Amino acid sequence: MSAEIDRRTLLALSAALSACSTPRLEERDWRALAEDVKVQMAWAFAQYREKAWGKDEIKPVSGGYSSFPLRDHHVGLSLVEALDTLWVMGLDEEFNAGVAWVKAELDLDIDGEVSVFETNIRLVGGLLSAHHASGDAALLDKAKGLADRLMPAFNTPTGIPWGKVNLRTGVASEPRNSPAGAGTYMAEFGTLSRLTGDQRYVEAAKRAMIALYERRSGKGLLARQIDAPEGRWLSRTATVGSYGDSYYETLWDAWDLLGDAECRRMYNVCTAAILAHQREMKDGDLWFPDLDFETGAIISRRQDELASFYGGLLAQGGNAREGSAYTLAWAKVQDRFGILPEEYDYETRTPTQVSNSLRPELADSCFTTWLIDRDERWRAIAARHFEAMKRWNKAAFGYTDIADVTAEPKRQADHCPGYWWSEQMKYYWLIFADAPRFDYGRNYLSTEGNFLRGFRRG
Ligand code: DMJ
Repeated sequence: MSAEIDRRTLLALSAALSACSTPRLEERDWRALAEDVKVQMAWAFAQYREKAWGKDEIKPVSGGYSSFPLRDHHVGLSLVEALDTLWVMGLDEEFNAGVAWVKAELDLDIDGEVSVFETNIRLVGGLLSAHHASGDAALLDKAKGLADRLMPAFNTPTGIPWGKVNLRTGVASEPRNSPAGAGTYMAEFGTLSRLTGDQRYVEAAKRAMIALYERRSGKGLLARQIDAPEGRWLSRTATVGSYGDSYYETLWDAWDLLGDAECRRMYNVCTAAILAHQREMKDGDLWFPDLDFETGAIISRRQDELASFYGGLLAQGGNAREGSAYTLAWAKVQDRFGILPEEYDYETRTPTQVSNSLRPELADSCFTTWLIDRDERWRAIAARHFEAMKRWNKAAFGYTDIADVTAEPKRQADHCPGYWWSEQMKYYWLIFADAPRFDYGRNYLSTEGNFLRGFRRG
């Protein structure tokens, strides 16, 4: 980017931010909103207990359930993901019931393949955050036992893990992986190493991060698909959305949670490359198009909703102006559709995927940015996110994803993803409540919203 274009981008960014800096902020009773979040969480958990206890994910419209991350075997995914949210809200009876289930029922000696990434961020992370909440050693044991079952996936010539592993046999499969899939382990594995004294976990996680970083292009960008054992890119597309997203988050997290200065340096290098090559102003808003990772040419102006987490990450990493502008660009899309579509083309200003998988990312960015600057507009955007969810996603037996956000009225699907229990309900609660069990000054939440630091016990 030339100095002149850069100067113009900065001016446009400032204009975008000041245009949004004096929004109509409704006078809100945040405490009442927080209580409503807690009521919704308790209600949804009661539905899950009645209809799908110990199953992975409830179908909130029909009252059935489905399994994930295994194909035909349930591991109580939703309750594991819910644990620290229940605890931080003070829903202790529900939390204790969940912990009792994990201790009595959760057996991970299963002859089945799982995604190494999903199992780590959701289950290893969920068990570790429940351990952080309760101090219960049995939860740490479960987390360690599960991580041990994932470890064979890291046994590749490059250190970049396979995509899948069989929990019983340790046989790894799926050579195709991504920066996010291969590079989102430092928080959970670093915590495990710190708590157990066994450095193998953090070493495997970091080796993968470095192996990905070393394969960045001359422009400093990573592509979205890689052959793990060979270390050969299988795609040319650089993205901050799906497949890229939590790799960048984890570079920052390794510094934030573990004090790893090398990861912070890698974060800075990757972020500088993204900001230099990937920023685009359109109609006064900041976006990050997908690029060819070697030439920097724009491949697509379609943004997946998952990318809306990125504003919060930029703010955390010290790029407050760009972070705020990106979150505000997404907030405008939310204002247009009520609920963000799964994919949005900012050039044509149309959704290119009209579903929404009950996603937390915009609320995540609002919460993360609010923790830094305490600007009320983030609370206002999060409140609209919560209220739209209450209006459109609530079903007979819980909260469901949406098949079409553009339909009038919006059309519900029938699935409550596990992350719903771990992410947005927690972000809403913490941003609206003055939660006594949370340290607002010093905390850490993983990409899945799992607390690995910042709980106040007793
Ligand atoms: C979550 O599982 C995590 O936030 C992950 O990093 C990507 N997004 C999903 C929820 O949308």
